[in-house]
Amino acid sequence: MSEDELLIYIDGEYYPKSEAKISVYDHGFLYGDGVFEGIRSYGGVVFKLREHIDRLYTSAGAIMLEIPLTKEEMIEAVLETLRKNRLKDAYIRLVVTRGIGDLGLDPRKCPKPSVIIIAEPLLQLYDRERLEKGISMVISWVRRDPVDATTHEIKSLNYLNSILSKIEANNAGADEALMLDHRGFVCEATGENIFLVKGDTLITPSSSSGALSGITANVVKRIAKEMGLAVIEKDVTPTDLYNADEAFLTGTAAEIMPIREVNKRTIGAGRIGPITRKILERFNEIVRDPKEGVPIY
Ligand code: PXG
Repeated sequence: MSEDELLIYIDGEYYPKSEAKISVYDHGFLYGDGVFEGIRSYGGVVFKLREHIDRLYTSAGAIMLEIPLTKEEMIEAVLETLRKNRLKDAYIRLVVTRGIGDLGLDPRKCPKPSVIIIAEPLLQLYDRERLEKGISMVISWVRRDPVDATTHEIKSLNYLNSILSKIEANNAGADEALMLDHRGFVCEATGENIFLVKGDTLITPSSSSGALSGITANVVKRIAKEMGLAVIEKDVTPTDLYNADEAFLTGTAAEIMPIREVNKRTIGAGRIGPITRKILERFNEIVRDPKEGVPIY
């Protein structure tokens, strides 16, 4: 173990990164049976930590996974992991797996779920050029799993649906993949929600398309209302998207990312639009506001 190794939380203990391991019999590994959250802290404040914890417990409830900590204990475990690593600006991955079982998939064979917290320093990768130019997307042939299947409304460890789409984006030389729902309506990207700007209205697909109810997306809806924009959730077709004035993605990792083109159709002016820019500026203020999160120290 080297002195500067990160410390990883596993079931109440801290292990250096090189020694942080879980069993090959863990059903999170064998079957993708578990739930997770991706969280960020900005300047010593964990942005929307309570909302992420609520969503983690909602996802766990849907798959009947009983998390062995109360929400308050979980919040404290996240904060303590950040303190142990002396982190202020970090990306946090919180994972709860079904735990160790046998080689059958029956979750009743897994008596003890495991809780894992990884926190890594986040360099301010403020890629200005990418933000100005926006990203390219392709529509993937892989549909978002429907709400009566492994829907992304549940943030489970099953991300093969998104990974298949990411592979299509990589193969096409595009920055990201756009996923449609089983009906052919626009749903979301592989790990981001999507918004369209049309006149003075912000449009986003509803969660009945199987899109995750994004925490960043909820902040963006609030900002848009503050700005006097109408916010509507409705079915969006690829044609609606091609003809939007502006479009952007939202997510904890991506923050707010303008879209330049989809399947070679240029969106709006083919660069960040004025409304996206305003939303982004306000978002950058909100994430650094201590009232919007939980302080680490
Ligand atoms: N949709 C899906 C399917 C997601 O997994 C979002 C939308 C955005 O949600 P938030 O609450 O973050 O605004 C997510 C986010 C990553 C990463 O590190 C992010 C996610 C999943 C996997 C990786 O880029 N989740």
